[in-house]
Amino acid sequence: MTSLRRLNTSTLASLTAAGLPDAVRAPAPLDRTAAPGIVHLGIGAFHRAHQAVFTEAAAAATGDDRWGIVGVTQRSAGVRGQLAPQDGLYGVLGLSDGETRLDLVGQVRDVLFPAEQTADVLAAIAAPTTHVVSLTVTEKGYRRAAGGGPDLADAALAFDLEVLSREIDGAADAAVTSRSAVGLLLRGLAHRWHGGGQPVSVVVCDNLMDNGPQVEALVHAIVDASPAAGAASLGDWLRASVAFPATMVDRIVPATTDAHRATASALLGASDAGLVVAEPFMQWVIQDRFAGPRPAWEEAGAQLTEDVSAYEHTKLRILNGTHSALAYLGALRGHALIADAVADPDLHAFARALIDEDAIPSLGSVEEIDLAAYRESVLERFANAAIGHTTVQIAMDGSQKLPIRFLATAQDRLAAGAVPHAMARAVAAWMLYVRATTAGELEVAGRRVELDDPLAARLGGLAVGPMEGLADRLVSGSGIFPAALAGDDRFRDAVRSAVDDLQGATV
Ligand code: CS2
Repeated sequence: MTSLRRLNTSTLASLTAAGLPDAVRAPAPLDRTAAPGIVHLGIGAFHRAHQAVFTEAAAAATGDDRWGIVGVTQRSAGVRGQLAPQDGLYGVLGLSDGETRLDLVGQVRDVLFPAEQTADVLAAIAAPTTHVVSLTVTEKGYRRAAGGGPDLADAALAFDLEVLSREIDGAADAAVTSRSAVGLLLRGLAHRWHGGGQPVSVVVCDNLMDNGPQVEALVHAIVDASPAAGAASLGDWLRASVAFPATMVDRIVPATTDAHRATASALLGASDAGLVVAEPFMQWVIQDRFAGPRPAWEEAGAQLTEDVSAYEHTKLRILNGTHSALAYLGALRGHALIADAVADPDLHAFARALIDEDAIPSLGSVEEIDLAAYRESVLERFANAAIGHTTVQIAMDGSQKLPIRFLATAQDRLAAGAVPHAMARAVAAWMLYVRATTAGELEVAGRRVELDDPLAARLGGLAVGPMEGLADRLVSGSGIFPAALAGDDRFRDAVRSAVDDLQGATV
């Protein structure tokens, strides 16, 4: 148990008075008593290392203290337990091979755990002083079917649709907890609609293609599926008063370890249960389409633009696609870190081939970005061993990530008449990863790896059995391959031969 004092407003004041090390940046001396203007669903490490940092820097630059954050957790009260005793304060430990920084963030005003505080979450989303509702709930938080619409067969979403319908008709019990992030979002919006319907902007910060408009369409499809008498009116209000700007978010944020906490405590002179870790690089490109006020994020370096798509597609296909490919290939080779995988000559060469032969050609002409320079910056970022980003962390939720990171690229290459051999190899690596983890045969850094995926049962059932036919069983039965791809013999042949090649090699 550490003997250090815990970070909070009082200890920060005394540490600041005693003089903080140059590597530590205290939060801006703002009033921080104004009503919070942001509700964020999914206050995990990525939000705390990305949007909250931009919001802190914007507040520091402008002195505008309307943009406190009410964070909403998902599955556990863990983050509430970390931040509440710290008056919402936490640090972001920035690590690269040459530099260590600790930036303290003071924007979080409250953290709510829906399973115990649904009424408070709904009130926060409905509050007139709330102008932004943002989300980082990961790809699976949206409960989408393969085609992108709502998966109404999903038990959590089906439950939430019933709760939403009662909310729309003013008969919901606030003690009943929504079971999906998108269900909680919609319920909060319905609550806001009932409470006067002030305009609000929903800022999706997840790695989805065309994320804002995609979630807007998802939200409307769910409302349209509601039998509630007021559903059509809610839909009209959403169209008139709620903006869903697209965004591209980028910062590599590994899981926090005890070693990270020790480094931060030694720097700060206090313990920080809410510490998050990140690379120095961060980027946020936001479609300038808001229904009301927003923080001056551009004062913190965010880019506001009419069209985010080039930035989104480039990032999701080059960075995230290569990230996932290196995660599966690296884990199959026993590499614990992405930095180890990208240092592996065979995998480094493969990463370049994936980017140059499939990802970049699939993007078409991109005026805004120097794609060769982007490739080099991504590979350099991946080589940052100091953050300790593990292959297994990135390998999780493959069923939700593959359609965006591999399959869309493969489809575009096939449509252009090319066979995406590199992407097919990445898909094959995922298949072998599913098979090895399901069978309990994969060890990385001395630890057996389990398949961490919302579809683990289905995928595992398809992956075990004879190696012969593995590719066809997963392409046909997983539900994640679009019909156009599943029906394309060029793709299937490429994946089959990649599986044969990989299972023979150690790659
Ligand atoms: C990673 C992303 O875990 C993963 O799937 O590929 O979290 C990645 O680190 C971020 O998108 C980088 O911006």
